[in-house]
Amino acid sequence: MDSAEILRKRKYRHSLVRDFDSDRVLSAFLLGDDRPTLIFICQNNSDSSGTLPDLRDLERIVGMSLTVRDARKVEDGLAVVQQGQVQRVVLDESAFDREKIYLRSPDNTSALEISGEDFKALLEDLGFETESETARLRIYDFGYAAVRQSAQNRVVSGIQPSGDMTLGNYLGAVVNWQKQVENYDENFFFLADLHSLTTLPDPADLRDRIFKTVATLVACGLDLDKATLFRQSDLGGYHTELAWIFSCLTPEGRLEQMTQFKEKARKQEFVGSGLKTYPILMAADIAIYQATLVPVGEDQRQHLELAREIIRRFNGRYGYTMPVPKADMPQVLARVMSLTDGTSKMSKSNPNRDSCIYLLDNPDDIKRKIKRAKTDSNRDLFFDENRPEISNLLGIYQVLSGLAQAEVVEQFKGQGAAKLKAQLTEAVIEALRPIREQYDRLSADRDRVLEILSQGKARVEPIAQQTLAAVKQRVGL
Ligand code: AQP
Repeated sequence: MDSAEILRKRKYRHSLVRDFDSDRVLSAFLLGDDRPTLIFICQNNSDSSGTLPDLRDLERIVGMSLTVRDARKVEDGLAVVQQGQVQRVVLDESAFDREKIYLRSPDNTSALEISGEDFKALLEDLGFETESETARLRIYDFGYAAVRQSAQNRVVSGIQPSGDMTLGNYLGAVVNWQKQVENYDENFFFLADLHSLTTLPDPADLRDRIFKTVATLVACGLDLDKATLFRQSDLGGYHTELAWIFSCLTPEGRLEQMTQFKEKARKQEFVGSGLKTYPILMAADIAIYQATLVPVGEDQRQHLELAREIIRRFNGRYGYTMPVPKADMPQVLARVMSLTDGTSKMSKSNPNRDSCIYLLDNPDDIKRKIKRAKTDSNRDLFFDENRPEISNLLGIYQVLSGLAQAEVVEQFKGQGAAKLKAQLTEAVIEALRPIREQYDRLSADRDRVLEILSQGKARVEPIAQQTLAAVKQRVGL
């Protein structure tokens, strides 16, 4: 792919020019590659062209400057802070006000002309992270942007094999995963088996659950042509090494603040330090694959915020190395609550099996659990935070039926909880039927499940390898 193709594909207006003053215009090289790389040329940096071949080679990109020493000397909208190779570029926002910016061909004989406005959009589109240190200065770290395999969104999310998957996991996470698979090219989902050790499960149980969780995920209908499924411990070295590096950047006090830690620690007899450092491993799970988007349920919001903080801190200290990912939460019902207590979330590790609907529950179980679900005596049904149980059942019905909130309220006006429960039972049975049927087929084919995991590992390992190599180089290892 050459520069013109990159611009064409991304729908930026441009034209080819042969006559331009390469010494006077603000210009850059856009390297044609499957990893678009943009390199600025600055007037007083006439050697940059000589470094181009080297910039394609990650191993040779070294020595990031931590501070922008020349920020005050930004001339003509552009300065390159150089240490070894061309690395950090400081761009005054005024550069984008220019009518034209030129992307030169490496031999300097022609250029692609693009507007300043489109150019700004292109930088973001290509995934070059920006930081604003002052209102006017933008900083681009181009060297490491080159390690990104793709300028597309990369979706990464995980699930622990800590119990049978629940309707909460399904509506809070998996349904969103399926949506992302339709929208994005790169979707990595993993089985967070290292995380599940925080509750010290019985080894034989854990082995069983790992298999069962993968088979359930596939049975949910994840399109494996578009999604990659793998197991965290198959790439454990990358995840844990990065987690260690991240842990050195994470203030201890932040971990203490995590609600999930406090809740789980209260319930566990033995609290290992892994339970506390869990969010650091989660940050590494995400960053090691250069994720840009993380679909999770509401219960993971706080952890994801911490992951973003850690990644930001790493990038800030050592130079841009990985994107700061965004959370993607369901718009409706981001937190499915327990059937027996509307104030705590439906959780697969809850020993009270009546508190959850499991994805593999049979119709009789579903009927019984919903019938017994806690409600109140008010026959008027409406969403109300003071009525968490009713709101939860209405919410589940809303998501499964695809109706708007007002339509659901209208449907059950004055009908009482029994009517809602009957309709909800039907909706849940219907939603879960195909999953259960597909699971039964898959569970007989153990080899297929193992094959899915080994293909997943092969797909993601080069990315983990590359990120870890970059991280180690950055921190001085
Ligand atoms: N009740 C829930 N409502 C909405 N989303 C939920 N998720 C979990 N429970 C709910 C989402 O499911 C994904 C996978 O979760 P996890 O396995 O990583 O761990 P978790 O969040 O701690 O889920 P559980 O089921 O409660 O597991 P245990 O009992 O082991 O702690 C996540 O995206 C989560 O948001």
